[in-house]
Amino acid sequence: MYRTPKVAVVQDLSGLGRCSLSVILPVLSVMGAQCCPLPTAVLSAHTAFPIPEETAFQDLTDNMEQTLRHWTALRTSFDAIYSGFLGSLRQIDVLRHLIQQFRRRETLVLIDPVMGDHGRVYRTYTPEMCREMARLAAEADLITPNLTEAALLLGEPFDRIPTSQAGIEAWLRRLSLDGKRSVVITGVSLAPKALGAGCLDNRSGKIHFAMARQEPGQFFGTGDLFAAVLLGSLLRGETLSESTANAVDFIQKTVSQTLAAGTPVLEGVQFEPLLRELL
Ligand code: PXL
Repeated sequence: MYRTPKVAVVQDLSGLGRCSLSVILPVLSVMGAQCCPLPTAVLSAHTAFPIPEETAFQDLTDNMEQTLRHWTALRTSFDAIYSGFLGSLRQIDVLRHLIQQFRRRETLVLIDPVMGDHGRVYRTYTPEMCREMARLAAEADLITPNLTEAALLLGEPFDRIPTSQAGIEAWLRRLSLDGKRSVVITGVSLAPKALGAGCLDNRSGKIHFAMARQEPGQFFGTGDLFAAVLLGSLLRGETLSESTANAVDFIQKTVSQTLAAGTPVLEGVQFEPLLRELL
């Protein structure tokens, strides 16, 4: 009988705008993995919504520390640990302890170093948080930065973001820390009207690109959706390049259908009608 892999997911829960736990939980479930949420914060809406001064933002750092104590006392275990949007500096420390406590030889540690997009840092991320995120990401087996986050991790200015295949390959190699971790860079475009991701598998040392038709529009939460599909595929036993291709295809389809439906960009992509494709 198939035993479903168990994943500790360290992410926020945002009421409006499909992102983080709201998309990761359903995706991992349909892909046959058990999602164990460790919520970092509860928000009324993700941080790009207007009227930011009215955002309800409940920081859950104390709750995370207590959860870690409880999970440790319960001697539970995880096949994967997956983190994304973090709400404070202290949370990066909690995540570090979670990894130390629960990592076994076969545990997959995926850190999505969520910090910004499109050449801008998210407004809740301080420079110190970005530095600590980079330090923690060095512990990961796999990271999934977009190009903005790749620049932040490498300490490169945004105007040095590469546009050529050779340039992206060089960044993938640098980000792999001499083959210590695998890397998927998202939001890569190497030809007009094509968008996708480049990946470096540290086991084979090989680099692959997965591309799909570029859709006109940029949506929030697609990074979370991407990482969730990627992780679901990996936990099913697919290779990093197959999993990257699955995630690129799924995002392209959801964006295309969302554009056809004409729903607000801030609400994210309509992935619900396409979930069955991941079954
Ligand atoms: O999708 C990244 C993300 C996750 N969680 C929150 C966010 C964002 C990006 O804006 O604001 C709360």
